Amino acid sequence: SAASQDQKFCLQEVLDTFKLCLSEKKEVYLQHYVDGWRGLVKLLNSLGNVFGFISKDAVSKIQILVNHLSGENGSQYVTVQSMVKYEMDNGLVDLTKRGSHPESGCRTLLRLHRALRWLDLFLERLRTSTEDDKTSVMCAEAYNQSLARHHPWVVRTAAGVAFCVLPGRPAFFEVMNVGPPENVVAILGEALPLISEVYQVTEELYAQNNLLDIP
Ligand code: 1PZ
Repeated sequence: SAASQDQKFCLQEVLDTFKLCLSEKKEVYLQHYVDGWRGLVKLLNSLGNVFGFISKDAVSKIQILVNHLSGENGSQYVTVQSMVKYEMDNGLVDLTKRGSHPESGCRTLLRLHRALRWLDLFLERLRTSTEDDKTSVMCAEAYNQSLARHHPWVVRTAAGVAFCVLPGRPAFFEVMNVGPPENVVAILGEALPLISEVYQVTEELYAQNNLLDIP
């Protein structure tokens, strides 16, 4: 049905949203960024209930950003650049310790931004993997190189358990929903530079504004 199709993950769709993310001036459109994450959450949900705790956190962060976008100051949130400027100029970010702005756009997006680095590393491993490679190992390696350092022990442990029950490489490729493995590899080859660029642009913006450690 149309409704179930709507819920179904398709790698091409995620690629398309990340294509729209960057403006000519290399600004990141928050709406497309959020849409990209919505697509990724669909993938996560199609992998099973064990990933529910991860999906729930991603959804709540997406929702916070959507609320900013559709709020009375929504026009300040069109790009990540304008969001940073607006929130910084108006003292809306808790920079050194948690305080009165636990749901700032800057803080919330930073969590997704760090996860985007994990995604980039994981998908690159997946793209260059061979039939005998294990998704659980690729996923754990990517995690240990990126997100893990930002997570407390409890979260790292729960994540480690979830990785162990990831579907194998063939099933994972199937879930991508774009045909045979060659197609998955080709689309990943196209998508990854886009995801990396969005990551790099955001990383530089956050570094310039000393926002990489928002608690
Ligand atoms: C394909 C397998 C999916 C593996 C996903 C790998 C990422 C593991 C992340 C584990 C997150 C656990 C839940 C909550 C964590 C939160 O504490 C942190 C920090 O937020 P805060 O507590 O400071 O408000 N949240 C995050 O780090 C954001 C995590 C988003 C993960 C999205 C993954 C999307 C996966 C896409 C599927 C291909």
